[in-house]
Amino acid sequence: MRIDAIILRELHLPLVRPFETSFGVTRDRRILLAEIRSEGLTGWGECTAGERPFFSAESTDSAWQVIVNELGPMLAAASVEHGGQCSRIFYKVRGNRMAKAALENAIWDLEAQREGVSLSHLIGGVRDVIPCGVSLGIQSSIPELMNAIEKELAAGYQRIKLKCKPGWDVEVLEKVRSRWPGIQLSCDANSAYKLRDADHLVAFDAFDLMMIEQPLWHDDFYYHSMLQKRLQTPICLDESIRNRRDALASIEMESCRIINIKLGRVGGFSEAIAVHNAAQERGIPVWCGGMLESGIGRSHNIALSTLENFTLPGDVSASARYWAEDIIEPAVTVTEAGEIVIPDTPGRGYEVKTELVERLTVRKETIKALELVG
Ligand code: OSB
Ligand code: MG
Repeated sequence: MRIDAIILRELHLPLVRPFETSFGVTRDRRILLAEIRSEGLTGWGECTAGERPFFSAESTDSAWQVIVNELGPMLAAASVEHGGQCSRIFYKVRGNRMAKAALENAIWDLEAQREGVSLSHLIGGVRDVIPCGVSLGIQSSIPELMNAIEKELAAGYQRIKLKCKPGWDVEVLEKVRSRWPGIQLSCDANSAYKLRDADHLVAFDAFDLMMIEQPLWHDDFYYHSMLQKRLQTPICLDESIRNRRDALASIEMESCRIINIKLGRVGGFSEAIAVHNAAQERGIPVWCGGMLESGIGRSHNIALSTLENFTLPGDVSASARYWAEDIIEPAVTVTEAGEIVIPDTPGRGYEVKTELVERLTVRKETIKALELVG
């Protein structure tokens, strides 16, 4: 495909409510969108880097620089037909996976449109609907959390994930589990604990959790494998899994029994599919994580979640949980059964509200294709 232009934008989008994790509070998102124009079609990608480099080393600003200075010009100069070729085009740039994913995923979107198929179909998805869960941030009180859970369960969500940290864990889990003995419940520590907290973490086994997500260091497999030996509750790795090799290492070392796949964290669809396949071949279930995405990143997550081994509910939930007005049309909604129905129109299946995007844009740069010879 001929790349006519790559347009990078930063949008400011306030969350409908603050989201608190063990590493901080997010109120307003600075969202980077990559729009790639090719032969009359437009593909969209979203960079899932956070505002600050706290979840991973990348941030909105670092990704902007890397896309404008390195990845954008590389892609514009390359001849690319498939999203799967992007990792080769970007091979000289180390890391910066969220920046890479923004561009690669836009190429997959373009490819699906060009082939006249849904993105889900293009990647080999097998589901018409996907099961959905919610991730609930740390709240200012337990009663507030109870109200939030009540609301999400009433909306149909199939699994509740609670963000936790020392001081917001055992008591919270105990209260939630005793009020809702039968729900699918999990927690996510975002690396808030150390191996010396193992005795404390063993106490989580009393709450019949589906999993405890990333309890230890963001880049660790070894200590997680030592911890997993002591826990009945399955460990799920998020931050630690950057690629297929990490998935293989963590499975081999028994550092986890479940893997969270995030498109940005692994660098885009190709690597996400590779992680999915590696896990599937070894009997490890996966689910799709979220990074407080706008509708564009969300629509990519929805497509990814249709792969066969995404058997557990993901952190893929309705637009209205995040935004007063999403930048896609229709907004993402969840049925009473806690499912998202997969669109079957070409590409991502949700239109971009281009006027709204333009209005919310605070920074914009066009990376033009280099002159082609002949
Ligand atoms: O660890 O899964 C995480 C949000 C920001 C950074 C990291 C995480 C999260 C979430 C929210 O849990 C998932 C979502 O609803 O988008
Ligand atoms: Mg997580």
